[in-house]
Amino acid sequence: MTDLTNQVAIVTGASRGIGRAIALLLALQGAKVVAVARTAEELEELNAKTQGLAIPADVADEDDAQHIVTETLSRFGRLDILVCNAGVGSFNLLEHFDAAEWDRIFDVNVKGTFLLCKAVVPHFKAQGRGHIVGITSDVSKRTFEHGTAYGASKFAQDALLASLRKEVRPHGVKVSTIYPGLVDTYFNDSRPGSLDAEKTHLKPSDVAQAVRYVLEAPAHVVIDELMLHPITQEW
Ligand code: NJP
Repeated sequence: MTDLTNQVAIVTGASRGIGRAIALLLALQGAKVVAVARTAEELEELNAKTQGLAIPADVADEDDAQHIVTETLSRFGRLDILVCNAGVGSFNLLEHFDAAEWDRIFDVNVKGTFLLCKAVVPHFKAQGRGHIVGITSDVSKRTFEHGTAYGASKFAQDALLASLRKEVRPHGVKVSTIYPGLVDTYFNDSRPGSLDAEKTHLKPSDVAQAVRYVLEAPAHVVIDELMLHPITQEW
């Protein structure tokens, strides 16, 4: 098993939901967590628990992405893990979607993943190790009504990570992709319809455990893809 003690992990979208659960679990395993999101107050509240570093930043901004990595290296002197979790979605029929909303979803989900990976990959390649974990979605693998923008962004994020995996594996760098189904977070407040989350959704901590599982795999083992969804969910 790979020991996470003192490993330095950037977790994007850490202020709430899945990212917060990942940050808390990695800190519990002894990792130094760099928590990233735009809302400073929520990050500070998390950081009081994790005792790592909180960086308010927009993952879709290239300068911010570079700043996150520079700050991490200057504070801790090392970087081992990047969890690309920050994501947004909204759901509507295509004809009711406006172009600005399409851009927002692609900026965070696809460009944000691209920019953070671009900022860490040279460092990971130079040290001959590093682990990137992407939180995509079960809708990276299937389509659904009202999901033209979100689903397309998640297919694109998935393709980005799968291509990157091929580029960096020869350099000792791992890329793992986690595909959660519905998870009980703030994210789903904008979805049409009402479901009993207690019965039909994963918990953020379920996804965090999956992240821990792929990160703790022995050094010579790579978990490329991990799908998890509630037993009640239609596939
Ligand atoms: O979402 P939510 P989840 N720059 O809304 C941050 C995927 N997923 O935890 O910036 C930096 O509770 C935001 O913070 P703030 C989903 O696609 C979910 O459910 O302050 N950070 C917050 O911390 C996403 O990739 C479900 O607003 C930015 C976080 O992102 C991931 O899981 C199902 C940002 C979002 O927290 C986490 O989603 C599925 C930016 N520009 C996949 N924009 C599900 N929940 O059912 C947002 O298949 N954030």
